[in-house]
Amino acid sequence: MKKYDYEGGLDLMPGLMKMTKSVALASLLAAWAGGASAELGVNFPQPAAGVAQEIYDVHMLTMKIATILMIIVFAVLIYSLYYHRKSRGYPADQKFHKTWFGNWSWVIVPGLVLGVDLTIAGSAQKTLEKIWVIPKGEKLMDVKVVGHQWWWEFEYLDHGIKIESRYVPKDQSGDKYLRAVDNPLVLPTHTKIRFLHTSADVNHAFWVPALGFKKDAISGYVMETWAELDREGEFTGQCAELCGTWHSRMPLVVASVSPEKFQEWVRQQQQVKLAAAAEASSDKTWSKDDLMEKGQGLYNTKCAACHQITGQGLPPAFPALKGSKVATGPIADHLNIVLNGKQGTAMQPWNALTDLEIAAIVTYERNAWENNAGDVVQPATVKAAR
Ligand code: HEC
Ligand SMILES: [Cu+2]
Repeated sequence: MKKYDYEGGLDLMPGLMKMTKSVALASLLAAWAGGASAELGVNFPQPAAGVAQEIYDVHMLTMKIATILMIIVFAVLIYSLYYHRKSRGYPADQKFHKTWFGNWSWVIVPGLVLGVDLTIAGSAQKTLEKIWVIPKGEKLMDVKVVGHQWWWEFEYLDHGIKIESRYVPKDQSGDKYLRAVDNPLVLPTHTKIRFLHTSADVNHAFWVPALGFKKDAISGYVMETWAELDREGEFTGQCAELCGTWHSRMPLVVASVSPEKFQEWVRQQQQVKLAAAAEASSDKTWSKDDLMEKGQGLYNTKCAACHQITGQGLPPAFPALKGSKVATGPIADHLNIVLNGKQGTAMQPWNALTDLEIAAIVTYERNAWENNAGDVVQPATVKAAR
């Protein structure tokens, strides 16, 4: 039973009506999916800075265009497959290429597609420029971001404070494992901030999606980015350059607060710094218990990534300090490797720590984990060894 004869005309109208209906339905579905995706967290995180918003907008524009194109292409495809199927005896069109549209479609359709591409590329280019061009003619707040194996250092150049940010171990971080840090990067909203990126060792990359950019941290180079946060909140990110064993343990957390709260935080940090400096420079002789307690805290944050909390290290890459000849031998050799590091290995010089901090860590290493060297290292000894 043939519905069409070979030369017969096409009656497109009923099909087109149905197609219009399905396109409308699909658009509704797509709109619903767009709304739901934000709630389900399958879309990009909500931007927190102007440029990030623009990136988000380019992304949404692209997705919308892609969705519409997909709906049109699929509608035509499904319509054709269904109504022009062989069992209905639909005759293949033998004259399409002889019509005006048949001749020109090969130019018009790619032309349209190119137009769509250029529309997207145009918006993307404008946004890119905004990201990389640091605003001129005004003073931005400077924050130096230094990547380390495997932690971040943030130096607030305008405020004379420096903080260290490390991941929180599994037993303390709950469901925020590899997301939480001990000290977040605190930043004020509605302030143009310039980030200066560099590294103390291998390549790392600063990446907090809500800020909109990702920038490599390369030792020996300083690279600039900038952002202006427009809302308060906590935004997470992570190191985005494979930087060794614990690349995964370099999360980033930006705590965005109002400028007033930021000033308050800066005052607090400056006080902490003054108190620590006063403590470190006093000629006080410390008791073993005090040094052990301080040393344990410092060791666990600064040294345990490699030498482990248990002091057993991860041989052969990271030697055990438990029972190590250095940690139980002469104090001078122990101080030497901690102050000067060991060139060509992951053991960096720790001479930026204060005499008191080094005295505490070394005392701890010499007496923890059954090392029982029994001796105590005072800040004055460290000072003399520098
Ligand atoms: C990034 C990894 C890393 C961190 C963090 C680290 N070390 Fe080391 N450490 C090493 C490596 C690697 C060696 C072995 C160097 C060598 O080949 O001699 C080493 C060696 C040592 C040794 C000599 C051990 C021995 O028996 O030879 C001491 C002592 C030491 N580190 C103390 C510390 C202290 C104190 C800290 C924290 C302030 C620290 N390390 C942080 C990687 C690290
Ligand atoms: Cu890294």
